[in-house]
Amino acid sequence: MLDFFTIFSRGGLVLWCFPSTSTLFTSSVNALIRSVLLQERGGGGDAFCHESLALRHRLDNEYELVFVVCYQKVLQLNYVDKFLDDIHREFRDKYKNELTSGQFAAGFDDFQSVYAQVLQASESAARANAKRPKEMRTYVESEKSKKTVSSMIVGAEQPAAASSATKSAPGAKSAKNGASAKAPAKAKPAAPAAESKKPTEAPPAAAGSNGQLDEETRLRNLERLAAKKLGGKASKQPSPTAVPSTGSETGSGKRVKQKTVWAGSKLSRAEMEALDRSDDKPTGPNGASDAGEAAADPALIKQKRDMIGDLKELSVQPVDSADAGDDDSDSDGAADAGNAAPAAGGKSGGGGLFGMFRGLVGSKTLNREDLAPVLDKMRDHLVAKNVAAEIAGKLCDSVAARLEGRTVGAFSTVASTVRSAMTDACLQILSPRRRVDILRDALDAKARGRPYSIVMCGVNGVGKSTNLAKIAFWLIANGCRVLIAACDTFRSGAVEQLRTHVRRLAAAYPPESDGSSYVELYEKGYGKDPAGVAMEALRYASTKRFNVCLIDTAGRMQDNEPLMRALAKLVSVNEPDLVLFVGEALVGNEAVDQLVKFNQSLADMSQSEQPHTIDGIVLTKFDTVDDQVGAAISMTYITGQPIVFVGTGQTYTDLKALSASAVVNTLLR
Ligand SMILES: Nc1nc2c(ncn2[C@@H]2O[C@H](COP(=O)(O)OP(=O)(O)OP(=O)(O)O)[C@@H](O)[C@H]2O)c(=O)[nH]1
Ligand SMILES: [Mg+2]
Repeated sequence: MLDFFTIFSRGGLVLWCFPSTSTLFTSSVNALIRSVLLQERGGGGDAFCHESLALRHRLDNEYELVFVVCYQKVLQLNYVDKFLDDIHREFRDKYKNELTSGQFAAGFDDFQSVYAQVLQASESAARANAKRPKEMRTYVESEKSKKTVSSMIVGAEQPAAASSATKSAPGAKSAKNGASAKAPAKAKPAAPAAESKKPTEAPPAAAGSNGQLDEETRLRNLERLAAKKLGGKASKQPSPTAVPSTGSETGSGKRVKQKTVWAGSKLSRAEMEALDRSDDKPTGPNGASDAGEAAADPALIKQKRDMIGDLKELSVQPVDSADAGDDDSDSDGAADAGNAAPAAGGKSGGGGLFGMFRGLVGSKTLNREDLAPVLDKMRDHLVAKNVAAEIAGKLCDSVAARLEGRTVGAFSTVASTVRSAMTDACLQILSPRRRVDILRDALDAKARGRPYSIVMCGVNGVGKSTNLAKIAFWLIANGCRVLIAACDTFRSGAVEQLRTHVRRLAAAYPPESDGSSYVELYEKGYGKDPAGVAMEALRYASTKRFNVCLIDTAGRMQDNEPLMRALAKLVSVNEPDLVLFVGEALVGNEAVDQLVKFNQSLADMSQSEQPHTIDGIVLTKFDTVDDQVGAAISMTYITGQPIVFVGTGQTYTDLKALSASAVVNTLLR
């Protein structure tokens, strides 16, 4: 019933396979290597499906071997796991000497008879099993018991989600945050959005010690009140470079209740200005009313120079002294990743994640029991760092599968070995399978005279429009002419928000002498079909020889079927070069649901035969998560796609490239 079986080394050398001449399965085995073994998805024990085949594998960590079977996925073969265990054992026993001395050239041709025997035994046992009347499952074996366990894991995170709500920045979707109760209780810096809203107006004079105001103060306060009534709230000055956000504080610093504005209702001019979040308004309280104001902004002019060339990588956060003692072996990040850290005698007394597992284990072969306590702690640690619970579990399973049976050196601890393997695994996940080089592709498109198109999608308020403007700023700094397509025809204020960005960008990059502008907005107002607007924008970009067309879309919840269908239509009709999913670094367990459903909708609701799913990720609000960087791992794990941009604030220069080693260092600290 098995179609194919092979044994190969991690280095890629095929030791044995059956049938020996078949090349039919090469592409499926390659897919398994690419999508499972190289992406740390090998721990769950589930079959990997490729085309009509199912593939299962076993790792031999001592000799660095992989055992793979392929069979038709329509078949329910319940003996495959046992067969893999048996054949693995037989192969190791039979060729122990060759494997130990690395003599692979001798050949393993005589394995054929053992293979046939083991397979026959497994098949007969399965047949006998099938004939036996079914026993009732125990509670522990039932799906229900599994559900309870997993829901316990999720439940364990809830207190932290609640506690994080109290300390997270304004605008943060803390309730969705999946951090566990063990999250380090570090004070988070307030988001720049909050800081930029601080009023500069002096507070009312304080009352005297007896609570009574003196006459002079009373008169001054009355004057101020009268001035306010006349509309004199002039002194509110936002930061000159911040991309503005909506605020609800008055000039006197008091919060006032704001009128609810329902989506779709008509907006007054004042409300539109209040919604105008994309301009830093250097001179006026309500932002640049004309392009000249932004042009006068010296900070923006300086920022232009900073953005030339490839984006800078995220910088590594300095290690706290409290944490450093726990982890100094890893301070070199990726460079150290492959080496198990020596268990330094001098590192005694450190608490922290691995403190309790620092006993030397000597030269021994690791088994599940050795690994279980360390991996449990590792799982909690990852969840505390905001990795989705499900992904943290799978990563730990994968590391367990990698380490089981491996011999650790006399000076290694289980903890350092696990940490080293986890570092490798996370680096591997964050290292893109394929490189998305937008600047190169955009310049390439420029040379070919066609616009390079990017669609930004994601749930509401994650930073699609703001980061789209940052990307435009970066591309223009590198000589591209950018058309921004306002395809969020749904949310009130979305078009005006982009209009303000374009006005600022145009002021920073004035048109050429021949009148060709570096940036323009293509807008058709509200209520129009976004797919149609995008199509017209692309046509306009072609005619007007823009090099890049950035398509903004409305925020939508992943379960909103009509809106997801509209997004799938926009993508399939316009065939953009890149579909970027924008997600907040604040997101915890929700990341899995968002990405899976966006990808699923793009695939299922597409009108095209070869649906275009998510090509890359923009991870926003990274500046607000301190060291809880787990969303980066969750998002890349689910999609297998790279994080193309990281948003680190609200100015145009707050756009960075991901540094895998910086993220992994912070994650495992
Ligand atoms: N701190 C911080 N704030 C950000 C970042 N990116 C965006 N924001 C803020 O997030 C808020 C929402 O940003 P938008 O760009 O309007 O989000 P959106 O996804 O377009 O929202 P919708 O169109 O309503 O779905 C704004 O206040 C932005 O300034 C970032 O990287 N860091
Ligand atoms: Mg938007």
